[in-house]
Amino acid sequence: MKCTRCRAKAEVQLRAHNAGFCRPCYLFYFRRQVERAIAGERMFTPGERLLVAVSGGKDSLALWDVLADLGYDTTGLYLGLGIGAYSEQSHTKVAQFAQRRGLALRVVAFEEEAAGLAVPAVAAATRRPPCSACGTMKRHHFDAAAIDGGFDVLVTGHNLDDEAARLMGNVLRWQKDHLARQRPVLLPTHPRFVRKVKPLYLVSEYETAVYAFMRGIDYIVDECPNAAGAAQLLYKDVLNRLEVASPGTKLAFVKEFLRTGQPAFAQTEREAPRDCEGCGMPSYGPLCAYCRLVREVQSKASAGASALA
Ligand code: Q46
Ligand code: ZN
Repeated sequence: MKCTRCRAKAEVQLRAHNAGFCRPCYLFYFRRQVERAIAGERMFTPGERLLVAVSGGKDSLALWDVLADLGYDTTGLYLGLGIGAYSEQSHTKVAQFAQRRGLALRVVAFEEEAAGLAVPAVAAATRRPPCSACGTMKRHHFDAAAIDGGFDVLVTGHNLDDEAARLMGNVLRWQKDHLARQRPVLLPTHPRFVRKVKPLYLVSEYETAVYAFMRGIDYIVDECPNAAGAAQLLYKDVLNRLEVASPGTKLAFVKEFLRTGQPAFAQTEREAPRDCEGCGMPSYGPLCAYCRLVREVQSKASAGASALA
């Protein structure tokens, strides 16, 4: 196969786009895809300060790499979840990337916030699935770090596969309020929220993996050990099978949802949040989900301590 842009020998074939690229043209294509998403959805402008959530995986590091190359003012945010070797290795990958590229990195380690707040400990104390506890904590710290650091935008590396799997999950249960908020740009609904954007929302996992490989980005290949068995992985598998049979399915699923389906759900969006009485962050009740979780952990810990006394 020949490169769609320059007719040299193609190194990558993208069946969903009916295109193939040699290495230089692929890197050009990938950056263009990201630039188009940013411009097309008016995600941010060159003068704004971006906080890029980085997990150490290929998507977030590839995204950070592109944004830095495009000249945006970026700072990385790494959340230390406290999930054993996975967290240690992912932190190392992020720190090495930031150092090599000379980029600023902020680190928030959950277990250093207060005792017992590593994800496995919170999950055990509250008897919640680890991903439920983790999701609540991550959302809080993303929002808090963005506002406390004076950033304009929080940028995440969700790719097309993530968005398609999430959409499938939301549709299978007709989760109207989730569908109402599934967009590549979320505008703040509270003074302590910043804009949230996903510049990779139309770029597949395969495409970011190829980009990361070609750029020599050293990322963590292992998934979080809690990801195994998650419904998201099942949805991704189903979507991949559909994609093999009919290339372009994922792209059409997400794009058409955003064009035709999403506006109908957006009208059902819930009311604006108020201030959490615990931390001051936005909340839909007196206490935000994070503060409720932390209080539950603390009350379990003090009950345990008094039982031992
Ligand atoms: S990090 Fe956290 Fe994920 Fe691990 S515990 Fe689950 S939610 S799987 S993206
Ligand atoms: Zn709170």
